[in-house]
Amino acid sequence: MSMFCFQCQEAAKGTGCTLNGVCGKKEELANEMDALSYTCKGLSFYAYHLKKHGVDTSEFDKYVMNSLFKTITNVNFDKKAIMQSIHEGLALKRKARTLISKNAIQLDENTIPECAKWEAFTDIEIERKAAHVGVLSEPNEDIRSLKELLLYGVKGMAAYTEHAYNLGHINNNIFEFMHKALLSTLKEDITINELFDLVMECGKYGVEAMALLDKAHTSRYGNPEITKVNIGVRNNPGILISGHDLRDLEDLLEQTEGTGVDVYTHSEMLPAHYYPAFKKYKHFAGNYGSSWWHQRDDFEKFNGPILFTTNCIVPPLPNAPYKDKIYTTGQAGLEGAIHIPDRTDNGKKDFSVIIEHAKRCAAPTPIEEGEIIGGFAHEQVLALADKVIDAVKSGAIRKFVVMAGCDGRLKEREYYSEFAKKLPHDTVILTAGCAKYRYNKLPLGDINGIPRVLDAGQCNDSYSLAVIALKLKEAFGLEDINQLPIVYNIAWYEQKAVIVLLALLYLGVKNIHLGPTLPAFLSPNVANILVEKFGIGGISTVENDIKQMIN
Ligand code: SF4
Ligand code: SF3
Repeated sequence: MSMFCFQCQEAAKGTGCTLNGVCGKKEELANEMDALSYTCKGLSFYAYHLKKHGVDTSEFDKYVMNSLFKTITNVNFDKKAIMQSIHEGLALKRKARTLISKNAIQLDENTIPECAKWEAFTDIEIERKAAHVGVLSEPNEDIRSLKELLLYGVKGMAAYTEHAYNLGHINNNIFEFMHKALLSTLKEDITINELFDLVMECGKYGVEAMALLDKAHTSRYGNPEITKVNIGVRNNPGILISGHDLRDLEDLLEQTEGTGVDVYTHSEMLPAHYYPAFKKYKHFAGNYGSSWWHQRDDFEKFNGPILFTTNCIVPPLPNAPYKDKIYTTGQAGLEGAIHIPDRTDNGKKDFSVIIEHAKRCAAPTPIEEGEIIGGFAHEQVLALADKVIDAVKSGAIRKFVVMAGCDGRLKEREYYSEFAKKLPHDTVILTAGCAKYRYNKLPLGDINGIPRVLDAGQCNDSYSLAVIALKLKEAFGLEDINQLPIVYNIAWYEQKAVIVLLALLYLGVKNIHLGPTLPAFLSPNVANILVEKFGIGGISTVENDIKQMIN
């Protein structure tokens, strides 16, 4: 076996990718990513002890956050960038070790893990070692399952923390937990119970990370408000921006203003239109295309350059006409694409190269017309609270169905469009993340003026859905969040969905349906624990599930 990865929902045969990743990740890159995670774990070992002794670890915190983000599914396909990150990590480890000695921190040599001792290797040495530090290096199936669940939760948390960080919002408790969780995955004698507690704690910090990001977004860009987003095109050339990073969008909108180049969003960037601060830009033209996996079709027709700020990247086919129009930035990377460097402190990223490129391109080819509506994050829904509560009390709304999460390529995901179509008309879908593209263009109507699909925003805005649920619990005077008329049918794909799930479990949400398949990284025993403790279940047929969830 040349590689092993089972971190996403599309893991080959539902068990794991062993030759090439279904995502496009090849053996060498997969192994390098394992080595990068391993390097992070080693650095976290030192960072955790330094933090406990009050030593400033901000440089190490940032490195671990950025590096883990790079290893999330579909974020980075650039082997050189990953190798460079490993070397940076090794250098930081040398620095951390020096700080340990300088501060006279006593560490028992026997407890120092092997990866903390990784200090200076050549590329070839790293490649050789990388093949032995991946998932399967943990022999016990259940311990492996929980260690990976924890690692994927921390990866998702790292992504949301990075977005907040880019907006100047930092929470040190989150970093401390990240280091603690990573070093715990190195312990050979850790028990199932200890790991399970850490997984729950991960959910707690997942809530904090999403709350931090929510604050970072809303304090800078205002609270999302009900917005109709155009899905047609204009006559100017355009730039298509994808991913989740609103700070990148801010810089791009500022720099494209008055240039004759329009800016369109793709996939998870759609919710940017809901923020008041971006509405002032007349050239912020609309949303083009659908969720991430449609990009090969959408990008070909877009005609202009595409900027990836985060996942999900689908590596283009060798003859793809848009191949030379791809730009990446932040933790995203793709071999052959131009990478826009990071901003300097308080500075802005320089997007001039992509803007000049756009000017030489034709305007986007129209693929659809009309508008989609969104912007139902916590403040907007709470502003409508009286109306919502009345509709529930009068029986006009029987149930809310949370259908947040990710979209993906699998045919089985048609289930989610069918589910949305067949839901009784007195139900309302609460959504966030790119899962929404399965039904956000369907004519599902409204209930007394409340649309039947309420889109809160990106996957991280699942936090908004939790805030709404907690406020409704209060308004209805209920003891338990599970007494609300809310059911959960969540679609997952990558590791951000893992942290969203852990956050919901931490908040006490029970009986979540998770699909289209349960994670390959859950061993039968760990899956059983989740079923017993939280009532987590998979999905079956649309008819059965509607019957079971809506009563
Ligand atoms: Fe396979 Fe998913 Fe891992 Fe890619 S990220 S190699 S598709 S399990
Ligand atoms: Fe989508 Fe990749 Fe997860 Fe942010 S863009 S939800 S899959």
